[in-house]
Amino acid sequence: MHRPGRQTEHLLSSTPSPRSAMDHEEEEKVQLLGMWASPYVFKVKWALSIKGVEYEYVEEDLRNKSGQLLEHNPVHKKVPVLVYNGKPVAESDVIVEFINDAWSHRGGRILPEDPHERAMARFWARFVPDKLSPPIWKWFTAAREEEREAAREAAVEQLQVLEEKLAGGGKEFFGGDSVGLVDLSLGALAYVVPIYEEIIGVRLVTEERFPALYAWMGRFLAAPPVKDNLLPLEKLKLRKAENQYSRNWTGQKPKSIFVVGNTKSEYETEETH
Ligand SMILES: N[C@@H](CCC(=O)N[C@@H](CS)C(=O)NCC(=O)O)C(=O)O
Repeated sequence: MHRPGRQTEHLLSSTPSPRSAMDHEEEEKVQLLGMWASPYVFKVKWALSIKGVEYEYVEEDLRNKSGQLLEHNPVHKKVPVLVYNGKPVAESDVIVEFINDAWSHRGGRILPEDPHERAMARFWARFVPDKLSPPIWKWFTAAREEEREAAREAAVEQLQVLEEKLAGGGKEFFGGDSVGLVDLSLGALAYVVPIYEEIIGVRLVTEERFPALYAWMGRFLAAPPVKDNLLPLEKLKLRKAENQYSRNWTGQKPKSIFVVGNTKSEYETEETH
């Protein structure tokens, strides 16, 4: 329960949290500042669902950011931000780890306990924004055919790395028998790649070419924490189609390619119409 008069802590505050989330579960107030189509926000929603955490969702207008967002995430000014009893946590990967640790006593495990396995999960979670998302986004947004084909080949090379990793693990998910950190990181791509394929009219992840990944996509989207928290597909398709060459979520035109997994904030200053 939210305590009236409680001071909202600033993200840059160095005051350590006196107690962990689980110590006063009966008092907790959890808010998620998000934007309906953000893959980063969905990652956090899925993590909260794995832990069975109840929260209040606050939709942000990224063209007109709220005072709450600017106060809670003054460094990046981006969603998602999780606000736990007034204390903000920003950056989706950091939030997911916070959720895993703060509610460690309940729900599924998002990160393994073993230190080496934990490090490996973090490594492969980074693979998505660092290696895989850039060529996939380039494939979707390329203006020229040769560029698109080069991006497709680059994406296929990285998808092959994941295919071998998944097939070699012999488990249903990257996280083992249930959805874990790597699955969450890759999850939004599982949802948007088929939309990109439909808009471009070319398949990227087929059952024949990537059997393990293809089967994983189906399992991921049907997994309980995910299936009840999916993006509105038709609305997203429209948004992606109109977005393909032009705008990002802030309504600004990208100066250079903007990367799905790890946004490079290089936007032109003037609004596009
Ligand atoms: N690295 C951040 C990326 C978050 C991000 O790029 N969020 C976008 C929405 S998808 C945003 O808030 N953009 C607003 C802006 O760029 O000003 C994370 O993982 O949380």
